[in-house]
Amino acid sequence: MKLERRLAGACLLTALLALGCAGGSASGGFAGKVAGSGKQARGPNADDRSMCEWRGNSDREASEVAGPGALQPNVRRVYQLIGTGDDRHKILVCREIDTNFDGIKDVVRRYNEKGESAKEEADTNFDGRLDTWIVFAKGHLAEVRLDTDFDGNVDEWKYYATGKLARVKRDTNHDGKADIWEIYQNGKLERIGVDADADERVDRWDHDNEVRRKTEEAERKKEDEAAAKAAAKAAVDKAAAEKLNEDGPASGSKPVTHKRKKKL
Ligand SMILES: [Ca+2]
Ligand SMILES: [Ca+2]
Ligand SMILES: [Ca+2]
Repeated sequence: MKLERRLAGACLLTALLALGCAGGSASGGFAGKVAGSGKQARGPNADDRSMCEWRGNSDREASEVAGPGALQPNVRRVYQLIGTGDDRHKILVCREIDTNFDGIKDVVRRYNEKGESAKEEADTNFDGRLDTWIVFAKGHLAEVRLDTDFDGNVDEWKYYATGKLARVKRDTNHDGKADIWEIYQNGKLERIGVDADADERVDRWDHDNEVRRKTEEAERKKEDEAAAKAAAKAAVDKAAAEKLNEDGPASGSKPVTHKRKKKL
């Protein structure tokens, strides 16, 4: 025991001296790239609770870099190796980050075969449990599910249309059922539905009057403009028709033709 503790101490000291600690059960291929910081109690070889699938996978490759503010590599990118010979290339399939530098990965994003973001999961309060789930569609934000009180149950659902917030469901009394619905227009809150008796049905719609007033005003303005345009066009058409009646048919082209013919 004592010897182990001494070894661990020596290891930490070595890490503090930025010489790295090569002892212990090294896993992964990154031990040599890591400069120990001493700030982190966890060594570079400690389990960082990777959420990307790559270990023991021969057609996957991982790389690690230190992101902004990080003393040790905290960003891992996992690539899928595709094709053979000259056609051999790799595509990013997963990226995970230790955002609070405690040595544990807390955000993971997965990509589809086109390289677009597909899904993201995160532990935003660093309690070791996921509390944020994001789904992308064609690279755009499509759905976000949140466990805002970190009890393990989702209590906020956000839905997006072409990247813009369209709908939100909230479970405000944390009984597992949504009781507030928010409807957005052009990313702005338009109305709120409230379920007062916990039967998951809206009992009351509260409109955001200011937003509604503006939306209606904009619609009215658009209609007025369209009507004004139509009226102006009708007036022009009418004037043209009247002129045609006054001058008689085909009068417009006569003078030019006449003059030319006379000159010749
Ligand atoms: Ca972390
Ligand atoms: Ca969490
Ligand atoms: Ca919750």
